Amino acid sequence: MSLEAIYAAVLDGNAPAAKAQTQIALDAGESAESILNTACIPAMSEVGSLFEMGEKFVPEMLISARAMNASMELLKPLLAAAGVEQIGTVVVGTVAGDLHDIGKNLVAMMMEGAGFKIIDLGTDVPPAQFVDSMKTDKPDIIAMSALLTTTTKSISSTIQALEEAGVRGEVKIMVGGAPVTQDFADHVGADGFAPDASSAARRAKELLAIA
Ligand code: B12
Repeated sequence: MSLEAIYAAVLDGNAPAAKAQTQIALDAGESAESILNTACIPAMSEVGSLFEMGEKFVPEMLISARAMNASMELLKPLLAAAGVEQIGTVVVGTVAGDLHDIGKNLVAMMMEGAGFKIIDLGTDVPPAQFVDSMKTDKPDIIAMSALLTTTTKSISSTIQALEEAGVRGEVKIMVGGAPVTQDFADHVGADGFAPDASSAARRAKELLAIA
């Protein structure tokens, strides 16, 4: 079964195999969403658990992330293809000090698939860059990702910078990432939180009152 092979390839950090097995699964009629949700994401979660148990180390996490990205190269256009007309603009970015981008990329893809125009500022995005994007990109939503407990502080400082620039009221703010919770979102005054990429896309539509 190629789903199991994709899972194993991501877990082992074998990017060529992840890509080849993803193509085999797609050719066999598997949907991009099911490959993502039943092979890629569970494999990365397993990598996380093994890291937490001291059975995998940072370089291994990185090669697993690369393998997942190799699979995502094939899945991304298919996940995005579902969306037709653009229903709003979302600026996405991983906050200052944080280089994790897999979850942020998934959120961007699912939002793109839901019909949003996505402007991706990348990783380690300083508050000032989010503020600048308010002028240049005129987003309806700013979506910030943080994966480290320490960098959740950058979410607060970005919201503060938007307030100080007088533009906080012009945009909805969504926050997410493994250490981020609804309580945290409420505490920092964000408008929306979601625990995963598909609910993030749903929540974004709710925030803009799009059915
Ligand atoms: C892969 C990985 C890495 C890779 C990142 C590669 C990349 N290109 O992203 C590398 C090896 C570079 C890395 C580095 C580090 N990492 Co790391 N990493 C991970 C790992 C294993 C998986 C993260 C991941 O991609 N998960 C899969 C995605 C799909 O899940 P996700 O990111 O949570 O995203 C989902 C949701 O959270 C949500 N979401 C995400 N963003 C957003 C945004 C919005 C707006 C919304 C609504 C939703 C949303 O939707 C996503 C999709 O469903 C986690 C372990 C884990 N269990 O999470 C550790 C982990 C996050 N890393 C950790 C650490 C400590 C580090 C390092 C400090 C290690 C070191 N000593 O150097 C560095 C920090 C580098 C830096 N400055 O950022 C810790 C963080 C601990 C903490 N609580 O602070 C973790 C939890 C591991 C652990 N248990 O210790 N890491």
